[in-house]
Amino acid sequence: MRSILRRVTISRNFRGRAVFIGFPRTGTETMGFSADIDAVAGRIRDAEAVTVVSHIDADGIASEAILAQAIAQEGIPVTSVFVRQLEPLTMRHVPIDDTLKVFVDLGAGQQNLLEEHGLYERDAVIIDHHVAQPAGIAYQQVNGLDHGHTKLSAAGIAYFVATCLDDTNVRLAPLGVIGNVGDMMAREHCGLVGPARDIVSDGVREGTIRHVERDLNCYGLSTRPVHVCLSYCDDPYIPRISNNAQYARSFLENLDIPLREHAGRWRVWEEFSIDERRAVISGIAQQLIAHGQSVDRLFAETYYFPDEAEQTPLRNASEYATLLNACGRWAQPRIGSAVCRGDRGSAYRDAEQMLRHHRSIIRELVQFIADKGVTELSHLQYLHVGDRFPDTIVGIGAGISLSKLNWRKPIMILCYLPDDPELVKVSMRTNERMVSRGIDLQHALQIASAEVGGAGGGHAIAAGAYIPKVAEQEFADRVNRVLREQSA
Ligand SMILES: [Mn+2]
Repeated sequence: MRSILRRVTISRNFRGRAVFIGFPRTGTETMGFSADIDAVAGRIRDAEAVTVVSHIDADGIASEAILAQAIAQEGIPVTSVFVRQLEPLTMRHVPIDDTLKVFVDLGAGQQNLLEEHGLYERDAVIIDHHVAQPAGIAYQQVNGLDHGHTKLSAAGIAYFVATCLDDTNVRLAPLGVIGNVGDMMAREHCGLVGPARDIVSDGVREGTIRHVERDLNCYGLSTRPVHVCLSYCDDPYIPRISNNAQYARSFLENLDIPLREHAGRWRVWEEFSIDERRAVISGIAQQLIAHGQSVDRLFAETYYFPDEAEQTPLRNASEYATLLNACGRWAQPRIGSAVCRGDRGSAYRDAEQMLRHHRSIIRELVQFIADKGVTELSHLQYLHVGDRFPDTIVGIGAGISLSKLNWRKPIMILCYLPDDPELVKVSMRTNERMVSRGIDLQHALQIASAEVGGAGGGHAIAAGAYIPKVAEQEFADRVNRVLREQSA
């Protein structure tokens, strides 16, 4: 990636030559990743005004915040539009005007919609990391997948476009990392790899990121009491400690670690000393080994932001990403974006409030799935939750529920949409172990939903689809069939 940045910097000196603009994209054409970044940055630089069209999740919000700040800094007027996803209904939020539309974290899979919306090649560029469905018009785009970068989210690519526009945008490295972590790019390898790792290095060099290489692979390292943090850990599942805060607490007390600071507040993992951390990790490792389990997933890289206030969710990448997701799920992506741009006043207070609300509704959903129970097919487990929960959180609930169920069977949750009585939303989740054995939910949902006149997409490990309500009865069988074929 260093070489990409160097090439990008060099090509900035040849502003205006824009040799790659309008380059025809065909299946076999392999323009370099850096050339694609450069070309998109060139199009932005040449624009009179820009409309950023982004997705409402953490990656989308971080992407938008990166691009909007970088574009404004160039002196180019920029406005933003957030959409839940790009579909015929939401395209009407994309203005028909003279601005350059920069689609980010979406667009690659919906190029036909851009075309139907009347956008020509000169009107739009795409920055995305989802599987592309090319259309008649060859939109200028940069997509990590075209260059083998499967662990790089849209915010990562947006960051490279931003640093291509101006070197000083390395200050936005934390946002690039938050987007990647929010999109689970660090999960499989317990850390960011490839170009995403170069963003971490930029932040470390700038002093905006503190990178811990072998940290505890748990959520809540900056905000939760450590025993609570450990008890929530389910990847790896720690015998006796996972789901048992009481035991986790006595486990820590037996290690002679003070759990509260002098004023009585619970200490968080981030403030444990190196020796304390070492003692906890080796204690857990012994627990895992005693139960014949691997310690591989006990460790993960973490990314802390030393400039943020201690004991807040802004302090590390995964908690920050959850805060942004909460804003998006409750239809307030702009509040998340304001936080990304540095608002620590009213926008931050609103974001915290949404995070609390978000957690309580997800807890309710997970409890509901546990109470109702899933229907098991040979290669799939599923449940229809009707209209009880907002469709924007069922995927998260599915992911958490799967960790408590049979991990070999991907979970599928169906739900109704408040604004579309004809459609059913489908969310699926599996885990890395099943992906490594050939399970690909993106493919499964794309095939099965196309058969019933719906549409699906996403990633191998997490995917979603919209299907007509009339097809909901038989849909699980169709997905099960594709999963069976993938397992063969
Ligand atoms: Mn994304």
